[in-house]
Amino acid sequence: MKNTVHETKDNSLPSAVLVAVYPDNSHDESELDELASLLETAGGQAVARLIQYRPTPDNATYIGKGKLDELKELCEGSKIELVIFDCELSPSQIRELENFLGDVRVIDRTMLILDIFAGNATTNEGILQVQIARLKYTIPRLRGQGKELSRLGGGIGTRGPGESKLESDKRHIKTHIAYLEEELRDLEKRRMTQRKNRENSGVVQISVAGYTNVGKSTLLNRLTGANILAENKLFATLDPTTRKWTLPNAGEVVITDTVGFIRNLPHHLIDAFKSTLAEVVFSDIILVVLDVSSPDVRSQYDVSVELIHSLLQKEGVEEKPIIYVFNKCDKAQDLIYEESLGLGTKDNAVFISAATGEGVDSLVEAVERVILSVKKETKFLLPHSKAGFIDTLYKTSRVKSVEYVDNGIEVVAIVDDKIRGQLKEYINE
Ligand SMILES: Nc1nc2c(ncn2[C@@H]2O[C@H](COP(=O)(O)OP(=O)(O)OP(=O)(O)O)[C@@H](O)[C@H]2O)c(=O)[nH]1
Ligand SMILES: [Mg+2]
Repeated sequence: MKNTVHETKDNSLPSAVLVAVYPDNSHDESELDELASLLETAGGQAVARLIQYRPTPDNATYIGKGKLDELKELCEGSKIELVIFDCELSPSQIRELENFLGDVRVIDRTMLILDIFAGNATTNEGILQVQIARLKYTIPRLRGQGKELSRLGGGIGTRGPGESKLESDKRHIKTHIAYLEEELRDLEKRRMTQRKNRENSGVVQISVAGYTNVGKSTLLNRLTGANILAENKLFATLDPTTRKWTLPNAGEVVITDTVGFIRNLPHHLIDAFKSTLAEVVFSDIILVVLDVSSPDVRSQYDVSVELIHSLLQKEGVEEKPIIYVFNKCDKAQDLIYEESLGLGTKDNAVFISAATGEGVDSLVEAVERVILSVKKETKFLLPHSKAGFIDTLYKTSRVKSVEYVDNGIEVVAIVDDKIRGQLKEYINE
């Protein structure tokens, strides 16, 4: 038996037991550690863990009868308010479990993540995305019960309304979802227009993606002096932020911070956040950030690569240049560092610390290498009336020379295909 009741218990925070089922005892507890961090981010505390080893979860109550008795005892003994299962429970499992456990709220990992998202969304788009995901998740789980249905402290585990109104409430929620989706579509259109404008400007677009809490926002702040909230919490960033970043040789680019990934990201969230995640798909270069101080760097890598590939596939995009940014080198442990070395190749991986700035030069070089690999030195002859294009060239490319000649302005610059396309009538080679 593995019940770890932590000694430090803060009475002002809601207490929870974390529950998991593993097929055998070879499973490590990193997933439960992550669940504990999620709970902490949501404003709760894990005071105990209950793990059952069995080949498959129980259909009715997820854990078996004996474990269930143990859980009940634990809840009563330690004044537990919340039990969190590290999985997605079916509506009937939640019902069975709550009926058995009495005055304890039962939620699953998805519900916990949805709650965190609800607390962290700040823009209209983010708020709508989360509302839709939560409502869709809630509908099948709505049930009538005489229980007090207020939110638990810290906002974890909301429950629906009472039985008598159940069916009409479900209908009402569906209408509400349709309304929210309509509003979200308007905002998505706006985001698409902004993206198109950026694309048409010919400026290279870079996105920063990766597992939650690996240091994406810290990196963007380091590179651009942006002032994005970066903190030791999961899903601190939900809304993409775009900033200009000026590179020494390749000129000005734009770089966008994005919502973090997590293993088994609830599909309601992927659907709801698809326009936000599209920032990754439509960028020219993707920086995938990983945390080399975490023993989970391998699974961070797997989750990130898989999610990015499925996003690209969904949009029919074949391939994108990716640079793997192994971050937090300042506190990396040797073994994990070694393992990370095996994940990238020499050409597409850099090791940095966004916190101290160490290695950031190598990232700049790697990004420039990708940009300049698709850029070519090109000579333009611009008519005097089109002198404004020189400004575009300075912003997006490295301008090598500008010479005023009789029939116009001769500019030699290192430009990519986009700019060459835009200015093709002035190419003079
Ligand atoms: N030691 C160390 N800590 C870092 C480094 N980069 C980021 N951190 C810390 O890691 C935590 C998470 O950083 P964020 O930049 O918020 O991470 P994120 O990937 O944007 O996280 P989400 O937006 O929540 O997905 C913060 O406490 C940072 O101070 C680093 O290079 N070294
Ligand atoms: Mg962030």
